[in-house]
Amino acid sequence: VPVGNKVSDVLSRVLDLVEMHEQEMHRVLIVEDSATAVAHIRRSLTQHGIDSRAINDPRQLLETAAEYRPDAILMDMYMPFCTGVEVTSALRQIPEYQALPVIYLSSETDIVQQVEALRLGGDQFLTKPVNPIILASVVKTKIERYREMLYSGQHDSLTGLLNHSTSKVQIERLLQGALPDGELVVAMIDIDRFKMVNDTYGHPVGDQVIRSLAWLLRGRLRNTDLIGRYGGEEFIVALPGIAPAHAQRLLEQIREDFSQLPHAHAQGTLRTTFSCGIAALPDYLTASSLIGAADDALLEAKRAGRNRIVL
Ligand code: GH3
Ligand code: MG
Ligand code: MG
Ligand code: MG
Ligand code: MG
Repeated sequence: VPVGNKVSDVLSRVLDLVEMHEQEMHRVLIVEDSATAVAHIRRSLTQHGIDSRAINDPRQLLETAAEYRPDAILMDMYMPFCTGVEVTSALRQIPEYQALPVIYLSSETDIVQQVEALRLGGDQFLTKPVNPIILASVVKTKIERYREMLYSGQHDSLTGLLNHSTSKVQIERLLQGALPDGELVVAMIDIDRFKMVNDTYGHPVGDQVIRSLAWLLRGRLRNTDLIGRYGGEEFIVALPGIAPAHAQRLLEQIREDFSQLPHAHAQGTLRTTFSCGIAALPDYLTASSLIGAADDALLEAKRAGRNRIVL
């Protein structure tokens, strides 16, 4: 009985955790009109390894946030032009910023005002002067929770791969960015006759097969490649900076190796295969047309007898 499946499970969980925690520094955007307060806050954050940027005019918030991509905002209450509460409630109208932690840091001691600030979108209210250790700890805790929430919203819990909607968004992003040599290959992979695996050996064995393929793809592709679980037993892969013929050879090797991989079940082991369709730039130029074309090629691979790749 192969133990590889169990080992690969543990490994892929470890990789998930590494990916989740090995991120860049915590980034805090300080919205505060007093230069003295800013200096004080930034010193406290820096001492605790937290990166920050400050703006004294709340009207600069959207532009700065788009560029700096903060993990949390430290918000003053009273500033020229508008209050922190007005800024926060406006921010909450933007889907991208609905869950971004907003921590008030203000000398406002009136409980009614504080409660109102929380009701209109704030996550926490700290009153000045705040103990630097408390400040850093609140900021870090809020950011960790926020990142975990973002992570689980973007990843599939069975495999740890990107989920369906995030895969599409990320492929769109790849197309907007600078692609090495202007190349991008998209592949759709679907396990063959998977219903039979479930029906014959049970759903948990099916799950294990899905995880093994995810693990194989992760091991074989580069860190810069995108791998998503697009559906139940369907995966999407996007390979930047690689020619279609080269991608096809790479996927052929993965197809061959997957077909040899033994999967444990109660009575012994089973083997299974996948089919794959490939589409590439410049034949298709948008994410949806690339995905659609790869899907068409996948259907062709199924019709032609499965366990094959169609370009
Ligand atoms: P084909 O070769 O044409 O792709 O045949 P197929 O049986 O793989 O295709 P079909 O789409 O009919 O069946 C897919 C099956 O995948 C049906 C569904 O029960 C199963 N499935 C979907 N998600 C999961 C999952 O998370 N775990 C398990 N074990 N099975 C799943
Ligand atoms: Mg102020
Ligand atoms: Mg299938
Ligand atoms: Mg399918
Ligand atoms: Mg399909």
